[in-house]
This record gives sequence, structure tokens and C-alpha cells, in this order.
Amino acid sequence: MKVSVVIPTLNEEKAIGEIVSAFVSRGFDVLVIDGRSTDKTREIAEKCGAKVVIQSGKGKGQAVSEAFKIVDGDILVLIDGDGSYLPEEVDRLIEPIKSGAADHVVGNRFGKFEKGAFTRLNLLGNKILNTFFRFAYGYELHDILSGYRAMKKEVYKSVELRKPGFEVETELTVETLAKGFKIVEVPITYRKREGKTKLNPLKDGFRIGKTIYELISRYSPARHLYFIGLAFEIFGILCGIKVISGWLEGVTHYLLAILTALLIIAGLQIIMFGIIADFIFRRNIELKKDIEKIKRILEK
Ligand SMILES: Nc1nc2c(ncn2[C@@H]2O[C@H](COP(=O)(O)OP(=O)(O)O)[C@@H](O)[C@H]2O)c(=O)[nH]1
Ligand SMILES: [Mg+2]
Repeated sequence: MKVSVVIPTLNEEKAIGEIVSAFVSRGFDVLVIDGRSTDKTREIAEKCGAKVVIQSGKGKGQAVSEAFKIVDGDILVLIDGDGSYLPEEVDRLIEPIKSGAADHVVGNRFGKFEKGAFTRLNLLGNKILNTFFRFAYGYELHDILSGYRAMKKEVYKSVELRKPGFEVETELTVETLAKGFKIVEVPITYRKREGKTKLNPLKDGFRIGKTIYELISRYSPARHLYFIGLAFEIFGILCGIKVISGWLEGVTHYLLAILTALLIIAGLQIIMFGIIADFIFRRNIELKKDIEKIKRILEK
């Protein structure tokens, strides 16, 4: 099986050499997709045996999307060029794909991370975004923003990446699930990066949160109903509190009581519709995937 390694870089001269060499010595094809670094990144990468391409646009997302079109390995490994991930752990990511246990493997950094690898804000932001993701998609993942992953060809050639920047990991994860592929996480080591981060924790954090919400439509539009239903329930409960506290003081809010009942009942119904619609939608995708698989087997 041919393995292609894709490394997006922007001024990573301190770490890039070692990473490229480690993968080249394993016999992997390495592509460094560079965002016009002003240091020696490209020179070093080339010297160590990587193919180097300057991305046509801007941002990590655009770079990754462009790289996916260029490479053609049966398996693609995506890794940051900042030295925070260990090339020698790559087998952990590739193994589940080879054995057929997964289509997309994500390296989970939370099992074993070096002190200082995450800033406090970074750690908190990651926890919040992962929790929000699990709620929004109902899929048990714990490190959706990891920069170390492996995918089989079918996955990286079919995902549609439109986000330019650091939303790329989110989009990759959602697209994989939306298309009916299977993701698993494996524990990896996470070290303190070399050089400076290009990520702005607050600005990019909010952007990623917004992206998680936006992309629900691609995974299952019906899941929006959960949020609408939840909003109804929250308003219903607030109205209910007002009604009950008034009643305890001897005042009866008739209209508000009716509104409370309506909001709570309507909210529950919207959530129920959501569950049913979501189930039908996802089932259809899975069925389509199974039919395609059977078709391929029959054609062989
Ligand atoms: N080609 C390209 N790579 C980028 C760009 N921005 C960041 N990167 C690379 O993407 C990887 C992850 O970025 P990093 O700053 O480490 O973000 P963090 O890991 O989330 O802190 C690193 O290898 C960066 O060099 C960009 O605009 N273009
Ligand atoms: Mg990094």
C-alpha cells in the first residue's frame, strides 16, 4: 500500500527537516504544501527528500484541500510541520485503516501530552469545542482538532473542503461522517511545538465553533431541530418559573401559563421530529453506502 504524507507548513524551519526525514526513511512519499514561508522551510524540506509545492491560496485549509488533489497514495497521512507530533507513531494511525477497522483515524492528543504543549486557554477551548461537537453530531469523538490523522484514498478524494483556515480539521471530520465513513481515534503523544503558533486561540476558536454549527446541515439537517426544540424548552421553563413563583405569591398569570404549556409541548414535539428525521436521514446515507459497496463487489 502506498502512503502519502501531507505536511502544511508556514515558517517551520526548526522542525520540518526531522519530520520529512523520518517519513522518507520509511519509504513514504512526502508532500510539503507551503504557505510562502519566509524562512528556510522549503529548502530544508526539499533537501530531506520531500516534494514541495507552494499553495495557490491562503490558509491551512486551502493548503490541505490543494494537497489532497495532488497526492495519490492508498493511505494519506496528514501531520503538522511544527514538531508537535511523532512520526514514529504513524503505524498506530495507519493500522486501523489497513485492517479495515476505520476509514479515517484521528490521533487523540489528550491521553499523553507534554507539559506546555497546550496553553490553558487552548486546553479549555479544545474541551469546549469537542463537547459541543459531541452534542451537535451525537458522535463520540474527543479530539476533533488534532493535526495528526490518516485517511484512506476514498475519503480524502471525496471530502469537499471549502473552509480556508483552521476550520479544516472540523470540516474534514464532519465531511467524513457526512459521507458515511467511519472515524476512530487512537492515542498519540503531543509535544510542545517548535517555533510560533499561527493560530489565534480566540478568533480561530470562535470560527471553529461557528463552523461546527454551520456544518450540521451537511451531516444531517434534521439535527437543527434539536437546537430549535431546546430553545423552546428553555423559554418554556423560564415562563414556567415566572408562573410558579407568581402563584406562590398569590398571583395567577393565566396567559403566561398557557404560553408555558405551549412552549414546552411544542419544544418536545420539535425534538421528537428531529430524532425521527435525523434517524431517517442518516439511515438513508448508510443504506446508500452499503448499496455502493455491494455494487462494487458484484462488479468485481
Ligand atoms: N500551507 C500552510 N500551512 C499553514 C498555514 N497556517 C498554518 N500552517 C501550518 O499548519 C500547521 C498547524 O499550525 P499551528 O500554527 O501549529 O496551529 P496549531 O497546531 O493549531 O497551534 C503547522 O504546520 C503550520 O505551519 C497556512 O496558511 N498555509
Ligand atoms: Mg501545532
